[in-house]
Amino acid sequence: MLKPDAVLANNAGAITKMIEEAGFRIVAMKKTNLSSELAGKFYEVHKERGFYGELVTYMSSGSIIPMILEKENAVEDFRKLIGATDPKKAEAGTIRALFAKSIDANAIHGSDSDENAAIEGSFFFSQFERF
Ligand code: FUP
Repeated sequence: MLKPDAVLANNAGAITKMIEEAGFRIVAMKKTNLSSELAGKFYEVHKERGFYGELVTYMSSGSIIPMILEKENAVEDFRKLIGATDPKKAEAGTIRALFAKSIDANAIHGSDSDENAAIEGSFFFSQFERF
């Protein structure tokens, strides 16, 4: 998912190009917005964390671009491509090192397991089962 900072800065094309060049196939993609209720639901696992309120406010502050991506070893390879959560710690050349502004406005989200990828895919795309 491309986050509001990346979309607002017109970096969606550049980031998507990196994703494709890294061998990922875009199976589904759209531009949309999250209400704070939906953003809260998406990040429910972080409900008890101190940054949850700000995260929800941030994620509902502008447009996002969720995608379903396909590749062998996709979860691990994608997390390598996007880099560490905190862009200051992200390896040079990763998407977050290149495009993220801060630990919360960090340009992009990647699922952390195949199971969560399926859950998050269905969260955004009702036809997920068809892909
Ligand atoms: P990641 O899997 O790299 O997206 O990171 P996490 O699931 O740990 O965190 C999800 C989001 O919470 C991050 F993208 C940004 C936000 N976050 C903060 O704002 N502050 C923190 O200290 C950690 C995470």
